[in-house]
Amino acid sequence: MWFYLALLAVTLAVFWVRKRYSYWKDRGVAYVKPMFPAGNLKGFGNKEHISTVMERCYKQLKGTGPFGGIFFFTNPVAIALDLDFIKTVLVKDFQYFHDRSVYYNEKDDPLSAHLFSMEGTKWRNLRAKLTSTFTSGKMKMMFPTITGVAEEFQKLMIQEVQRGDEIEMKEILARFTTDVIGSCAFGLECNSLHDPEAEFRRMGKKVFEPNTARLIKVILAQQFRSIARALHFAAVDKNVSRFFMGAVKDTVEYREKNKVERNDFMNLLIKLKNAEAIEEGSANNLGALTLEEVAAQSFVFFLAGFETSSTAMSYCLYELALNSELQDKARADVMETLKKHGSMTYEAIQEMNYIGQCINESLRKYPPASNITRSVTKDYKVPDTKITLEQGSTLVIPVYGLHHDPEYYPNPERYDPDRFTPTQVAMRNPYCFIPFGEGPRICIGMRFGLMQARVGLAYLLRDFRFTLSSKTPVPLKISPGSAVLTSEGGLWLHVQKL
Ligand code: HEM
Ligand SMILES: *[C@@H]1O[C@H](CO)[C@@H](O)[C@H](O)[C@H]1NC(C)=O
Ligand SMILES: *[C@@H]1O[C@H](CO)[C@@H](O)[C@H](O)[C@H]1NC(C)=O
Ligand SMILES: CC(=O)N[C@H]1CO[C@H](CO)[C@@H](O)[C@@H]1O
Repeated sequence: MWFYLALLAVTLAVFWVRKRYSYWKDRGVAYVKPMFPAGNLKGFGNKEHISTVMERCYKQLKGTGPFGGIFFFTNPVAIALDLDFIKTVLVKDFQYFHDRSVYYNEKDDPLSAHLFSMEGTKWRNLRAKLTSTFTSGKMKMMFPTITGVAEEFQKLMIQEVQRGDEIEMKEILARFTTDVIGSCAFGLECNSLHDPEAEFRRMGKKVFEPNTARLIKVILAQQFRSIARALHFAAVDKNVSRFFMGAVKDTVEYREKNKVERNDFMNLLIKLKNAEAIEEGSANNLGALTLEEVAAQSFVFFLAGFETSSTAMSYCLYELALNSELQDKARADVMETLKKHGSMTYEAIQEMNYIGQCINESLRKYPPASNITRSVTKDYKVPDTKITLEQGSTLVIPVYGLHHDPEYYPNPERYDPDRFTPTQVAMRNPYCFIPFGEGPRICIGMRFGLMQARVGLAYLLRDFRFTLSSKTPVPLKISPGSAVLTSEGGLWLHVQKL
């Protein structure tokens, strides 16, 4: 009896999986053949980074239509293939694609309910409120804080060079951006530059440690969100969660008790908590944020703010160490601008155009967020086709694949900052360069991220020369299990004081 029941269950399961895997075929969409159980995600996490897997799918399907079909486990996912369609999704028909299908669990894991994962009206209202913290006026106000951290960074580099000329730059850069974002987002001295074991650094590291088992769990939770919620699955590590909740609670209490006002993100969040209007005359229709919600937003600024920027900077240094002519040119840009302005002012940094080009070319070749996802929030008939994308399904944009497509970037593995001269940029479709996403849900911290990268690189190039060390692998190997596109074993460079 049990035997027949088991047999029946297995047979039903096999039919169900078959039916799932014929999803794209039934709809006449070109697709990549899946394998049970991982679908097209086979090999990801232990052998390959997700960007490699997505790039392969993109290459295989490109040319078959506006999008193609792939499978994450047993879930059908649409992969965008052409730039017009990408523009449609991110901008023109944004009202169908305003959410990401990121797993969050407000009840069991309050820190996971942040701007990046929030959905619908709640997201829209909060986004509108927070946008005012990232204007160029606010960036200018935070600028002295950033250069203050950069001065400490430069002192640390001098000490490190005296100790030995081979330096692991990725860790040092992560400590720099941790302190920058810590002081701008929390008004706290994280002090991770001078104390590598500082709590903020330890927690930040913990979140981004390559952890394949965890990544697979998170992606599974993403695909089966209601099951994961019913099982009380928490995406944020309990210790990390405890630390951040504590840090935010202390800061908020301190500031409220002592009536401290500062020009930082925390100040704004506290106002939202107390349901005060952020700007004069603007009604607050959001309702007050709870302390948990305040903590979640600071948490996402911290997470999104340090690892992406520090990896972008480390790739830039790596490429400049490989190409000494480009490095000389970048250094000349810093020196000439400094001569003109006298010191590292906001205006000087904004004027370092070649540094800006080098950063963008690094973001092209190594986009820290190698893919962008959107969930379909209501049935969407794809223009000029007979196909409807179903409500609740996921769409992925293969950023890494686009950035390495020889149709847009001839010889894509070559690092060439001149791809970002104003004339070259004007000749390209802007949707083939989307390291920050695009449209109403574009990265809110783009300006901040670009600015902190410029400041860090300007200080480094002014005082140091970088060359490859015997420990630097060429080409760099991507760490397969990490969420952000990052190099395995850090980034060792030979550093010389100028
Ligand atoms: C080089 C640095 C950075 C890169 C490459 C980057 C990349 C991205 C990307 C690709 C997205 C998704 C956009 C989309 O779906 O269209 C995003 C969203 C976001 N980023 Fe960044 N980011 C960077 C720096 C920062 C910084 C410094 C902060 C905060 C201070 C930040 C905060 C956020 C937030 C809160 C979101 C979610 C926005 C929303 O859903 O409304 N990012 N980022
Ligand atoms: C949390 O921290 C405690 C003590 O600091 C440690 O014993 C425990 O293993 C940590 N738990 C996790 C899941 O990292
Ligand atoms: C680099 O890319 C960003 C984002 O697309 C853009 O706003 C900026 O103008 C670019 N800078 C240069 C120098 O091309
Ligand atoms: C399948 C998927 O969405 N993969 C990754 C896309 O990028 C984000 C952010 O870098 C990762 O968290 C996802 O795992």
